Amino acid sequence: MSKILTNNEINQFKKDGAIFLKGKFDISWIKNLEKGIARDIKNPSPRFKSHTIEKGVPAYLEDYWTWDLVPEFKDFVFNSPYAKIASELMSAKKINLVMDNWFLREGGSKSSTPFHHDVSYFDMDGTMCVLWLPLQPTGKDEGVVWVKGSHLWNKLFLRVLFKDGHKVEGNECVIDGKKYELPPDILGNKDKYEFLQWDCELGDCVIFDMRCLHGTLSSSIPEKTLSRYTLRVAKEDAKISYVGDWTSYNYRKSMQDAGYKDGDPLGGKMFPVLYESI
Ligand SMILES: O=C(O)CCC(=O)C(=O)O
Repeated sequence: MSKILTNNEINQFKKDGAIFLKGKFDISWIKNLEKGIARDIKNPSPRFKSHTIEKGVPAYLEDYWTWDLVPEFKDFVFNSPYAKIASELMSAKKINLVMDNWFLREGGSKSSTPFHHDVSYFDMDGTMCVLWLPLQPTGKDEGVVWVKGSHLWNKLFLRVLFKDGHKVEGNECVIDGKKYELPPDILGNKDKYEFLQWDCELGDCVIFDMRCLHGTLSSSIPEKTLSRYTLRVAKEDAKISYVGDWTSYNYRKSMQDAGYKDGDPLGGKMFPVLYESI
């Protein structure tokens, strides 16, 4: 299969931790994912939630781990070019699914995304990346921004709840020799960081390293409702690694019930192979 990305793009991803890719997804994928969100909202998973505390105001909504429930998501996960693109970015021979979700910020919603990195939310260790695919044209002040190079800080930060108030979960600790720290106050020290942010047309996306910090920087509130599909995948070095209690809510139990043990490679029903080089 021929390469989708240039060496420059791959090197830039490795250096910056996030890369903008122009027009890599056909508009039919985008329209299908939009349909998938509409379907999911009508019949959400038990994990569906609003991050907006106040009732009766425009909300910030999310559902996750729904690829197996929504046919449009399943089709994208298995048949879109993402797994191949991810294999090129991570120099991977094999790509496994980690987890999908979608976010929808209703026009006028004041709720925002806390700065966080995705690696702390998962009971997995290894090389992973995330697709952030806007389903409407999204200006660079309307989405999230990435802290350039933060994937190389060699730090792990505690998980932050997306619910208004952005509470940090758990306390600083060391687990299996890994130190989990309080996330830095990015918004209070904007001048100390370099941010990556892009205007996205339909079909454009950002792919970022699982360790790269990202969140809402601008206080501007979207006028129109904006949604994005996000998809996390792993390289062949990834293993199950049950870490702090803060990751346990919801999906730890499903993984344990399905028989996944500490140190297991990804695979099986919950983390299927999406791409393998031949
Ligand atoms: O797009 C959003 O609203 C949040 C995305 C995000 O933070 C993530 O996928 O980790």
